[in-house]
Amino acid sequence: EEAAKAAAAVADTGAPTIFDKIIAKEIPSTIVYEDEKVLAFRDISPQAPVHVLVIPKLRDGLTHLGKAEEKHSEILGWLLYAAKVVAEKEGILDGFRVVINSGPTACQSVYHLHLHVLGGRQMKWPPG
Ligand code: DGP
Repeated sequence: EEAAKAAAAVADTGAPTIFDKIIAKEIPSTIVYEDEKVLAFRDISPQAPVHVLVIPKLRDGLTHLGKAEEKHSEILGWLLYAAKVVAEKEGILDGFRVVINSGPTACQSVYHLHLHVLGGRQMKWPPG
């Protein structure tokens, strides 16, 4: 428990993350969808045949979903709609999963809010 608290304190500092460099195109990624508010790109460590991350271009304090405030409602809705657009583009509208890991106990590793869009295989429930 102490280790988890320490990890949380380190993780959620609001420091820049690797996703800032991906947004700035300073490091390469395979972009699947982009508009003025969000970027969607393939996960570097795919957990399914389709594994795309959808992120807001402006983090605006959303290091994780637990930081969401009412003012974030519009971008949160935009992200969820973008996840559907990605699923459609990837041909997995028949079945896909959208996941948000929020905080160290949920195994979040990058502290810039992101939706995982997973599909292309039979998904199982419950998740790990
Ligand atoms: P999470 O554990 O929910 O914080 O997911 C972070 C995801 O980000 C993880 O699945 C791997 C992915 N990721 C981390 N670094 C990079 C990167 O440099 N490029 C890409 N494409 N994905 C990354």
